[in-house]
Amino acid sequence: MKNPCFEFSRAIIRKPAASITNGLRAFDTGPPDLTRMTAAHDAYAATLRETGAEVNELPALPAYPDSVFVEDTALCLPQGAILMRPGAPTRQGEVAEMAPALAKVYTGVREIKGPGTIEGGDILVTAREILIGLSDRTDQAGVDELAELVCDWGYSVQSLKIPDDVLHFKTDCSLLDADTILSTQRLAASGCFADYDVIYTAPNEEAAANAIRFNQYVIMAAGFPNTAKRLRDSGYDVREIDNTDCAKLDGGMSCLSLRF
Ligand code: CIR
Repeated sequence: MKNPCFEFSRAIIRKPAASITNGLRAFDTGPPDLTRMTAAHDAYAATLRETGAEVNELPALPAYPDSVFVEDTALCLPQGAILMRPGAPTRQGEVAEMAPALAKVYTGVREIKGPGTIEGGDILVTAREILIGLSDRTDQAGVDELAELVCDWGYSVQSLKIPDDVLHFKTDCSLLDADTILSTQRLAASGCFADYDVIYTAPNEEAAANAIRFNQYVIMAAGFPNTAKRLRDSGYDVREIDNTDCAKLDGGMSCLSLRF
């Protein structure tokens, strides 16, 4: 039987738009390069497809500079999808743009109506629970509304405060398999993964934590050789993708897709 936390038959991604240069970022490290970002995005899509998954690539949305980061717009579970309510005001319109693609593949699409806010990047679904980070984008009211929406599907929801200066919960962690999490030391210090096996990112490689387990692959940002080695030594089939330009906008491997 499939484990729905990391065995997927579909993904939704969105082409980066030229307006990506106006994307949100905590620190300005220079403008992202659309050509290089598009090439990396194509490599990411090809890697998802290599696993046999069907990948729906939606057209670029120039009106929403951060719209390539589709993960923040919805939570996809086997029972149904839930449209998020992003905490970043410039990103709230992305949700309505994602809704039709989800309505085509899900019969049950639910919706966070507010007043709370919640972004997909703060949500880690494991085989046991849904862990949600309280961040500048996700608040307790958003978590409470999500918990109500997934209660009849049998999920237990836990929330925890993430470290300051970390954008999303999953900026600093990823699910590797049913029992194993890749995490930075600073996030795991909260004790949130006490009941899991944890592989830590290597020193000075915290930015490697935002990876995805997608079928047989762990897909991670290129340029973190010591963390890649830890994962390979633990038996994972690792694929590395250039994340130079998404990183300028605080984005990484999980942000670029909805997986279900
Ligand atoms: C933002 O600040 O919203 C985007 N520049 C990056 C979003 C990254 N998304 C994610 O981690 N799920």
